[in-house]
Amino acid sequence: MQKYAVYDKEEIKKSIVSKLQRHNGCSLAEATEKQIYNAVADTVRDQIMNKLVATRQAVKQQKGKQLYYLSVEFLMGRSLHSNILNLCETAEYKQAFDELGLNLQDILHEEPEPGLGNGGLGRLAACFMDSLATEDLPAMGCTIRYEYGLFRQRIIDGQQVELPDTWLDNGNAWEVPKPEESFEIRFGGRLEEDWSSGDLHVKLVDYTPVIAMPYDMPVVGYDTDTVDVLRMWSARSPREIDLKRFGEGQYQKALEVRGLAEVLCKVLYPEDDHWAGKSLRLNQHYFFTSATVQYIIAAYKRDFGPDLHGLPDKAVIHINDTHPGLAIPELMRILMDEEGFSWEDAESVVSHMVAYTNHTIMQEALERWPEDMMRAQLPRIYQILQEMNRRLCEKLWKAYPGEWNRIAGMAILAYGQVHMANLCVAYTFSTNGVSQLHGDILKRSTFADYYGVMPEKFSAITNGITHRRWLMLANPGLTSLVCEAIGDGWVKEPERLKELLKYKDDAAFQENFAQVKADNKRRLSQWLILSQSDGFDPSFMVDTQAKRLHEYKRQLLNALHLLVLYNRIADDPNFTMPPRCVIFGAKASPGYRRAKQIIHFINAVGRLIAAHPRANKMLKVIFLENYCVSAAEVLIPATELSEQISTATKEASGTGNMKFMMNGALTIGTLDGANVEMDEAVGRENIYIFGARAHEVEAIYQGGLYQASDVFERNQEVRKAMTQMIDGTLAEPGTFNELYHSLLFGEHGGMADPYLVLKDFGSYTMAQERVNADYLNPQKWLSMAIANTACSGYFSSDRTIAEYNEKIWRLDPIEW
Ligand code: 26V
Repeated sequence: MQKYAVYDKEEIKKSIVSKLQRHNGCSLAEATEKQIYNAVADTVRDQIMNKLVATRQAVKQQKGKQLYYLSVEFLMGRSLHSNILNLCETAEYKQAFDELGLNLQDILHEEPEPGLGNGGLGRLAACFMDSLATEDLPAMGCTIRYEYGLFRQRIIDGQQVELPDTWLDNGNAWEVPKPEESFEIRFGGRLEEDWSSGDLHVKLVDYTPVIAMPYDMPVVGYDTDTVDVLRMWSARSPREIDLKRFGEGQYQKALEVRGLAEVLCKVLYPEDDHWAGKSLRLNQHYFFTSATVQYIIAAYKRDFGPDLHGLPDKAVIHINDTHPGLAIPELMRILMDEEGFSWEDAESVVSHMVAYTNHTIMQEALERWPEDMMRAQLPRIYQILQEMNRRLCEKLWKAYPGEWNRIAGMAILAYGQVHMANLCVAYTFSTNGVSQLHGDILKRSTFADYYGVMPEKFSAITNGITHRRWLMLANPGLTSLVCEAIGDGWVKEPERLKELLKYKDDAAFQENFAQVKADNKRRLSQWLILSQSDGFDPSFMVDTQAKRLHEYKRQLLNALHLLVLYNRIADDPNFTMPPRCVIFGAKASPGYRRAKQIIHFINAVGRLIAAHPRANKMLKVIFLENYCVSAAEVLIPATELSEQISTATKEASGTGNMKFMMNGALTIGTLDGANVEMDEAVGRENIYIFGARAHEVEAIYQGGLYQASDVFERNQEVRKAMTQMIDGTLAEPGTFNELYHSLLFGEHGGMADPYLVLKDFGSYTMAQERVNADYLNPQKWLSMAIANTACSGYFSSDRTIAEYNEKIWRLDPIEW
């Protein structure tokens, strides 16, 4: 419950009008929507700031442990609506808006979306912040304040075009700059050994300094006074030093200093497909982890005094994948070089203080830095890594005597590279996976050798999503319906959505549920017409695949199936099926050629279908441009069938799958990632499972028991669709040669069809036929859909965060 007074509608109205007057010198009638948005955001912000100050005081008084959640990505989405919701002020704001003659939706759309993330990893971090604050856990998210977020995507002539995302152009209403909490970060330079005090002291000289300045963004807990903070570090050049250097005539050097500071936080790297050791990215990672670690130490000293040995009792660092892993050697450096710790004491503090989550088993995504780059850009960090590696290998030698190859595979430094995942497993107290299956794969495969020597470190905590944003905010219609049926207990205890099960076959409830879905479909179609001049007939089933474009996610399987359906329609005048609108939302990494070809292919299939007079009565393909958090909020509540069709073992968890389920979509999916747990939660009769299982996929990868060409030869429909890929049916002959070739022959000596698209094609087609049969029976379909919403409570990130806290962080909730 909240103690801090919330505004009533009169106060809200008064505040909006007076802010317009004071900040813009205009009346409500004269104000633009942008100005009104700013006045409303400012009003909400006033309320939040009171709580923020109170939270800081409470944390200080209670002297509890604090979590620092480090991530290079936080995909927060828009804040205004979510803040109003979490303040429990939706009704008050709505009334105030009505009385002022304003439309809340129009104003909400004025907020630019901070796209500071690529996909699942960044969005998970954002859901975690919402749940942390809601559960009154003292936490700070730490990241980079990128000037340009993930690119804006347009589709032109069926192909992806990237445009810059200038989200900060009109300022950010939510951030508070904190120049007084800035730190200096040192890059490059060389090491000098200093024995003048009798002990060895390592000194970095001739380095390039950059100032890290934080901007804090509040994260409001639901119906509580707790407000946590997302701290975004931004780079500044240290002007004094610049001027001194200019004075000394070192123009070049001075400009270099300025240059690094200017480019450091410019852009978020848009790659989520393969690792590339770019030197600027290394600097970005060090920049924000060093700033964060320096802050953690300063905050500890401020609150608990100068002796840092108790640090692990008061602070825990969680690193979201390996990207912030330099926090480990940076903490070692500060404790030893600046605080006089011995190696052993420093190592003991660090290894009791840092925990790590792995988010992918894809080898090509694992972070590895060339040793030469690390040595040149961060010489002291590199030196510390060398010593950490030496000590680690000594220990491993005892566990695995003589097994050089095995030890090289576990080492931090090997074959000229720094292996961040090995650093993270070896020097953190906890390594966890993001679903049960993914946790098992980490133990039996990715980190099997580590699991052999330190099994107690490993755990699996299944991801979750905040039901506040993904159900209450995105789907108000379903939210009211659920509340009418079972009350609002589920809002605070989402597993109580289960109480809906007793209504799944209730005719009246089913009718209302169908009505909500129909409204959401209409809303989506109108939104699509406005944003990309392409709507759909709301009587069509909405079938959605929305996620980053990656070969392992198999958008190609979906598109190839559409081409087969097209052929069935075109070749047989009597063929019918329940009409479907198939929507794709997916950004491809700009350098990922194959992914961009798949986008082109999807659009080419869509065009072919649209041009056929009978096919377009049963099928429609929409490529939703610029899939992002706000698009997902419109798309997901309207979806009836959710495509979660990755090659088993490849999708660590998936979180979109959970959002669709919560909104009453049925899933067609493989037993991969968290789909496995969704299947268990909802029961096999309420989900469409198909395709090779994880152990079968592993056997294929090991034994080469599968020949893609067999499917091509045996399955006539597949053969025809694949031939159409290259014969000019879809585009200029040659356009999709590469896709064809990879499916049938493989490339670079690798296996044909490495993601098993053809292997799973038959079983996917059969699952889709079951979908169609069930859709023709609305009672059955609705009963299944309701069961999905009812069983989705487990996938609330509130449960995930509670588990992290119990197993890893051990934080005490703030007492109000
Ligand atoms: C890979 C790379 C490699 C190159 C550079 C930076 C980078 C950034 C992201 C990635 C993708 C792998 C990490 C990731 O996003 N994993 C996703 O994490 C979700 C949250 O745990 C999970 O639901 C998805 O299944 C998983 O793909």
